[in-house]
Amino acid sequence: MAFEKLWSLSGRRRSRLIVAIDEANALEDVSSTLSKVEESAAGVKFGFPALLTLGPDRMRSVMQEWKERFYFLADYKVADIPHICGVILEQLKGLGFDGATVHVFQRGIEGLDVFEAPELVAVLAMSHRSPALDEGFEANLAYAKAARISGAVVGASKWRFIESAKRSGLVIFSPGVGAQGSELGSALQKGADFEIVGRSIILSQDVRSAAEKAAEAHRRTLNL
Ligand code: O7M
Repeated sequence: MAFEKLWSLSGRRRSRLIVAIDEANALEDVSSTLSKVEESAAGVKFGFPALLTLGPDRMRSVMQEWKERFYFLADYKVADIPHICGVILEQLKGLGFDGATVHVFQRGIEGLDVFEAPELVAVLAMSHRSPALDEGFEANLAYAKAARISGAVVGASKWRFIESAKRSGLVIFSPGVGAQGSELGSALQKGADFEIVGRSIILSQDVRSAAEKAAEAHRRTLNL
């Protein structure tokens, strides 16, 4: 089953929350940050800020230490020629990531020749104004399905796209909640499976209770 580890942690914690850790302070003491969101989040997303702050060695050891407790999603929105996509994805798997975001508009993902890659999540619609991606949404969705990708990123405010990706049976990850303006739980209500939340939790004075508040909102929305 796709995203088995994520669903298992999600069930155990009654949580549909993935916390994006991008802020310098939260990354400097990343173990403390992880311990504050441990009871509320099923996953953690690391992107370039985390890699450039922690470096690959520290990132690997952090994920090794916490791998039973979080699903780790690599967010590098990989979009290169198939060979380089494959090289990057193998390296991300080697660092300990469970899943990884990729773009699909460039095509070629179906031809990846990788020994071991993280589970792929296609960036189909972003949370900001991104007309070029939005215009290609249906074609990119059909392509992602044909390439056997099981997950999709769809911005929380793009309800029509969430509904469409949902009908295609993809597991949907929605960012854009909190700091970018969408309400907690609003994407879940439209059919998203997980909400990716960063600053409204990570920059809060009390990270632990902000994360718990988000998880509680999700539990109420979905009757978890
Ligand atoms: O809650 P925020 O706005 O502080 O953080 C949102 C996170 O989601 C941040 O890490 C972004 O890189 C990410 N994100 C978006 O905000 N919009 C998108 O369309 C896609 C992503 C993303 O996570 O892609 C996987």
